[in-house]
Amino acid sequence: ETAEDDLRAFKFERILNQDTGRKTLNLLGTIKGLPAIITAEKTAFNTTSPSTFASPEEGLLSLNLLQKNDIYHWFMGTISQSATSNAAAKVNLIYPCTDVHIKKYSAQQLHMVVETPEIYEKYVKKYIVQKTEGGRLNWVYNILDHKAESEKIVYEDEDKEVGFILLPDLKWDLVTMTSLYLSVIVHRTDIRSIRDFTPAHIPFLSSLRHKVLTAVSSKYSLPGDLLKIYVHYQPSYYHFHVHVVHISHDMGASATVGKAILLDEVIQVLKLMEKLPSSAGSGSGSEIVGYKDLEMTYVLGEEHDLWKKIFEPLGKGEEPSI
Ligand code: M7G
Repeated sequence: ETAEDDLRAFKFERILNQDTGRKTLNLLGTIKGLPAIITAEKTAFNTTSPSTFASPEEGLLSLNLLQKNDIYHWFMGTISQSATSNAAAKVNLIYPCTDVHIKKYSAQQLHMVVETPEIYEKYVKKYIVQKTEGGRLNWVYNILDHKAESEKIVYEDEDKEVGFILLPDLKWDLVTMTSLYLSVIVHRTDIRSIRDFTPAHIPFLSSLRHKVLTAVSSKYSLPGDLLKIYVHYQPSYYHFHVHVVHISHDMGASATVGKAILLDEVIQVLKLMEKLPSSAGSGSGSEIVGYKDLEMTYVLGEEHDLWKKIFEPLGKGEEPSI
């Protein structure tokens, strides 16, 4: 059976979230008795041939004038579309999905939380290890092993230590340049999040950044100053990866404070840490300073396991059970 057959068999259960501004809709349902999530997003206007915008054959197919007042006119219209070259919507299917997916795509109250180094060490570290199990990273390993999406790879450095794969993120429609969204997935498996970074990783991150910029500019002719390159804390997937997004693309929460941290900033912070006396390795036995020593402030939704299992109990003065 094809992926399309699966999608067509979707039985709607409830709306998880809807954003009328961003034109997105998240639906929960079942396919052959298993839970599934559909996330749909209306695409950006296609501007490859703006001269045909008003054309009844190739642009606005039909129009309905709602109102006219002096020089102001407002219409509703349908647009010439095709699923292969100019689609109306980007539709993602997660099937079968887990409870974590359902929570992630559900509307929920958000909170700012402060993760101290102690909270990280005592609770969050364990949580991160749990989240790397149970096949959650299968899609990442499929990419790294060329078992999935290999035909879409933009650039690969095969080195086990510093290598990575640059490829389109599933959020990208693959055509709209101003919403270009690529992911960098590193080959090494020892970095779960930026918490694992120390000044020793500066050359790795700097060279990765440089190679990504070169690859994007040669493949898409996009200069580096049109790209936002950032990481997430907390990410959803604990295998180190970097987001490479067109500067014109408004990603909402995914690219804002409380979640996104510029890769350049990470490198700068590590360079400063390198200069700290305690990291000089002067033989005093002092530990290497790194991102594990920072207080990290970020946004969490109430459905997120980190909120439920760690920050909500801590806020109530209770001991988290993780
Ligand atoms: P994140 O910061 O861990 O989580 O980023 P987020 O989803 O909260 O942003 C993971 C990134 O990987 C996101 O930008 C996802 O859109 C992307 N992604 C997730 N999956 C399951 C896939 C996949 O199967 N293929 C590709 N190419 N990208 C994916």
